Formats: sequence, structure tokens, C-alpha cells
Amino acid sequence: MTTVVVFPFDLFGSAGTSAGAKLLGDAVREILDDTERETRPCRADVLRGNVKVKELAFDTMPQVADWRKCGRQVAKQVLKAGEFLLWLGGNHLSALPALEELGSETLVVQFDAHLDVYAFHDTTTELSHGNFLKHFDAPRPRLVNVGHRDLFLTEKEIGETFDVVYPAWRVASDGVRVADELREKARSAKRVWIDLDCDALDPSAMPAVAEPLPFGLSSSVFLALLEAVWVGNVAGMSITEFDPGRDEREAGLNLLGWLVEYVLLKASERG
Ligand SMILES: [Mn+2]
Repeated sequence: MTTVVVFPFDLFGSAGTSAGAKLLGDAVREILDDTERETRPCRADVLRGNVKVKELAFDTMPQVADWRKCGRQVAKQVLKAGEFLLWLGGNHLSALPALEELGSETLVVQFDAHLDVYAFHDTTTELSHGNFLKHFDAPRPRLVNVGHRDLFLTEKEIGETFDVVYPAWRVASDGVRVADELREKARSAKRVWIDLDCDALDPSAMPAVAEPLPFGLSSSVFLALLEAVWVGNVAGMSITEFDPGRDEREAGLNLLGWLVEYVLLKASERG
């Protein structure tokens, strides 16, 4: 069983990404409707009766005030039931409630152009989408970054939060070894979570993000690394930072629509 949680939260950064969460939620419903209507046997048959969609709203003050607690409750329920959790979030911060429910024995493989532990001289120490990895209420899961292009943080600072990071230049020059290492880490972890901030991808493949950085992962390299991580006991995946207002000819929507269907199939076929 898979539960898709649409979590359109985009306060404290990347306003506009809540629309992305909702759009991907619509894409999931369209996939399920199409499957329902199909009369010939098809691969998507595994989705029949096996995917639930739960959409939250943050339109009122009480809903906004409760965002983190309510997010944690929803994530906890799904994980506890042993269901696959696909978290379609707004900004990257919106993944925090799900990550907080994973516990210290889960390995989070985070695809992100940024290492969200920033404390610039001019940024707030309050929780934001740029520093939320420093703000866990619960024991933090183990974090591995793939695809960052950060040129600011020192190794020491990075090491305080991340087990290991595979920057984009490492993936570009030695992608096969990075895939091997990720496969090994995923295989030996008790539980794995995949966290995609869409800006991990190269802007040519994914223009629909608020903070694009060049030299990102190509979509095929991302797919190869996703495959490597999938050998592990993957409990779920979060997809965030998709801003349809910045999309170009729906390139981002097409990529993510395909990816969501691929993930739903893989999760369902696993049984
Ligand atoms: Mn990012």
C-alpha cells in the first residue's frame, strides 16, 4: 500500500511551490483515474486499490500554525502502518515533519543543490528552508547529500550534519563509484528515505525552481543514482521545491509527472 501525502506548505522560502505540490497531487489522481479506466492488462494494474491520496491544506491560520505537528502525525501514521509514503511537498522545509518521524536509524539520501545548514552573516537563525536541517525536534536521521554545488561551507561545518556528501563535481567525474557507494549504504541501512529537492537537477532539465544552480545532475544520472539507492529498504520519498510558475514549456512538470508514476509503480511492485 502507498499513501501519497500532498503537503502544499511554502512559508519561509520559495513561495509558489505550494502550487507545485498541488499540481503533482493532481498528476497522481490523473494516473489513478487513467488506470481505473484502462480495460487491457497493463503494468499500472498494481496501482489499483493500492494507492491512497491525502491532501492537506494551509489556507487558514490554524492550519498554518499546526503545520509541523499535523505533518508529523500524518507521516507517523503512514510509516507505522508500513505503507510506502510519497510526500509531495511545497518548499524543502515542508519535508521536515516527515524526516522528523524517521528516527536516527534511517538513512536519508538527499538530492539537493544546497546543503540546508546555512547560517550566513545576513540570514536569520530562525527556522527557514535554508537551515532546517539544524532544526530537528526529534533525533535526526543519518543524512547523505548527492549533487550539491555549494561553494561556501567548510568541510567541518558540512561534517556536523552530513555523514557524507557527494557534490555534483564528484558525481560528474566518478558517477559509477558514487552509485556503488550509495548502493552499499542503502543496502546496509535499516531503512532508507529518498529526499529530492528539485534544484538538485540541472536547470536545463528542471527550470521550475526558485534557486537554480548550474552544473546540476542530468535527469539520466539522477535516475541511475535513484536506482542504486532503491536496492535498500525504501520507506518513502519526498519531492519538494517544484515551482510551476517558473517552469518552461512544462519541462519540470513532465519530468516530475513521469518520476511520480515511476516511483508509484516501483513501490507497488515491491509488494
Ligand atoms: Mn535546494
